[in-house]
Amino acid sequence: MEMVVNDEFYMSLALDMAERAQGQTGINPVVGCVIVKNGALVGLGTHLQRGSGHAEVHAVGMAGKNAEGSSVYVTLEPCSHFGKTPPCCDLLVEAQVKRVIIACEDPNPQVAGTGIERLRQNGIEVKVGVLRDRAIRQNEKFVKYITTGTPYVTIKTASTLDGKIATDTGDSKWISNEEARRQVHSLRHRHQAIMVGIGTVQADDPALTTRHDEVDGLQPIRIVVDSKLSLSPEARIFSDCASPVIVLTTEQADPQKVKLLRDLGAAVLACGSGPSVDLGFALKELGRMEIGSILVEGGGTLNGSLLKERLADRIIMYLAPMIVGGKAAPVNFNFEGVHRIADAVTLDSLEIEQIGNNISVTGIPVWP
Ligand code: AOF
Ligand code: ZN
Repeated sequence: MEMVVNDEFYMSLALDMAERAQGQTGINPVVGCVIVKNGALVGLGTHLQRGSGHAEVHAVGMAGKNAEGSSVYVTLEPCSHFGKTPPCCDLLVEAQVKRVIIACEDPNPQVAGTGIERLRQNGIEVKVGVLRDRAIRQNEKFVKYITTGTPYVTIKTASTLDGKIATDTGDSKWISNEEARRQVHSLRHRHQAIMVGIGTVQADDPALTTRHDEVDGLQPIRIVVDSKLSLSPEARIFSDCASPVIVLTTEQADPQKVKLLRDLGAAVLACGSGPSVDLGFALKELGRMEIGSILVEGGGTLNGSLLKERLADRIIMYLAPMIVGGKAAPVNFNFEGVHRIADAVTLDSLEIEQIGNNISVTGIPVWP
């Protein structure tokens, strides 16, 4: 099908470029920029890494003299502040561009509309909202982190149709099909950290690394929630040096054990004085450490606690067409349930995908 050449045509290219940089910009958003002059592409740019040039800088650099009188498509409002780099607004004004087309406003309180205002004050024609929904969805992790200082939390589960993540003997290989498992590695690639409970480490001794067939993946920081600090120093995550390890425990943890794990290179954070990790506190601490997104890969106890404490921003459930039963078989969300259906946690903005004989159900949790 022929694509119509209009504002959406160029904005979707900018969004596609930004999409490819998911997972590599840290707490920064992904941003793409496309510059068009007299009906021809003259500049392309993507923000690749926090601390390096913004999308507009690369695109304007490529356009050179052609930036003058051009139309600039950018997926996020150009910044107006001095961060690690100077304001993109000033750059666009200096380059004497004619129009700036923006997908969505920058939720960063330091920008929040002031970029748009400054462009207009300088006589540049500004249009806001082209493919806005896609742009917001693309930067949902950034939106959460920049407005709250706490990381965006995605809970991913892989279960049978009856919600089991293993049988009553602990067998779990494999519930999801190969393609669904491949998608999980892409999910890891797109988050700054992976979080699991101690039960998962003890049961599976997982590597928690990103593995793709053909290309390298990004290796997220590995976080283990371990209230009693029973993590074995022999666990695989301590020996492979693939990426840093953070252990979340409580003030009650044995100081000698804390030292042992620190000597192995792990960061150990005491989160609260209670018998179990204060997850709300932990997320704030992780936010302070500039972790802006976390993929939680269970098990059921950690998932259940996060759900109960309203700390999840998105849930992704992979479901395989199996029923295993078993009272002792672990489930994907283990918490003291609600007593009335009216009190159930529901999923909003549902997205459903069929992956061979598996399905994935994705949504935003809503608490009554
Ligand atoms: C843009 N274009 O490509 C990006 C923007 O510390 P800095 O200098 O990288 O600034 C980070 C902030 O700038 C970030 O929080 C967001 O508000 C904006 N990101 N803006 O015009 C870009 N990456
Ligand atoms: Zn900028």
